[in-house]
Amino acid sequence: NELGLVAVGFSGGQTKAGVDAAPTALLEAGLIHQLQNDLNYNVTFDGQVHTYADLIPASDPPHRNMLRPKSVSAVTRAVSSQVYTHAAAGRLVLTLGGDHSIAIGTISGTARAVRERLGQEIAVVWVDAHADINTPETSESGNIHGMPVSFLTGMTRSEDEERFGWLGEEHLISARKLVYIALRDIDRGEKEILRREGIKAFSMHDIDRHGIGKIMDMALGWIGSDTPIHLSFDVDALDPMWAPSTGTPVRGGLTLREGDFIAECVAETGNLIALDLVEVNPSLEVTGAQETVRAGCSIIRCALGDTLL
Ligand code: DIR
Ligand code: MN
Ligand code: MN
Ligand code: MN
Repeated sequence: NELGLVAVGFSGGQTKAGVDAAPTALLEAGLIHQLQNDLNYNVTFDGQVHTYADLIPASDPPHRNMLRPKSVSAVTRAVSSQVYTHAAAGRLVLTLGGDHSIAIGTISGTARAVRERLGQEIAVVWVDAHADINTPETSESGNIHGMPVSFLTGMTRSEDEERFGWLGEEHLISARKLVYIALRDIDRGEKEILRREGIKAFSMHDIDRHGIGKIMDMALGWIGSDTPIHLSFDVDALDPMWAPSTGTPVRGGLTLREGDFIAECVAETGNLIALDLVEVNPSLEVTGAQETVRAGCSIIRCALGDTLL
């Protein structure tokens, strides 16, 4: 079992400091030991929490309503190539964020690798309180961590190489192969996009109605059994009771067991090719930081095949 690990200490997709410290916190909690000794992975890791300091421009003014567009573009471009390298070598890729803007890099990297290796499109399971599908124009915050899906589906395009113009067709995913789980805080413009594009989305309301077991059957049934899956897990999908240390907590979320169950179900498909764990911010709600880190490690172990029995 070959696993490639990428540690992305980046917070520029939103405005709260501290989310860049998450990879170190997750690693200090013993994550690599758990992957190697408990789950038997052969881990390829360069041993660095990347900050991409050399890629951050001195001046990065707002553009098209986006905050720090050049920084996020340059960092996600680098992440894309790191993830691509692992995926092209046939490794399952685990990326530790960082804020969720980094998914522009991770998902574009696996999409390209799978296209080249298998001639196939990937599916994406996006577990989050938020849909992160704002365009620069619909965003109320200007934070790019609320926009990655609009870039990845080709809904937002750019000619400007330094502001996401590097994204090519090979990096993009199909909105038909995207499934959301645990949504509960969607902006007005995002609702319109989800409806217009007919995107498959399971909200907390749907989970309350049907139970998480049925929801996972429906979500994975929508994707089908022959498609490589990239799981992008925002820790704020969990209720703040289990994951308080995150930038935009929203009450009424998943229990830790429901989060683990989602990850286990994706693992059971045998089709997982990449996992992102993002938005852990150990400097927020410091009393709950270790609990949030533990929750993150638990999600990762479950997605990577740890079983209860
Ligand atoms: C909000 C919040 N929809 C935005 N998004 C967050 O800024 O676009 N995503 N927090 O995780
Ligand atoms: Mn998110
Ligand atoms: Mn979120
Ligand atoms: Mn909101």
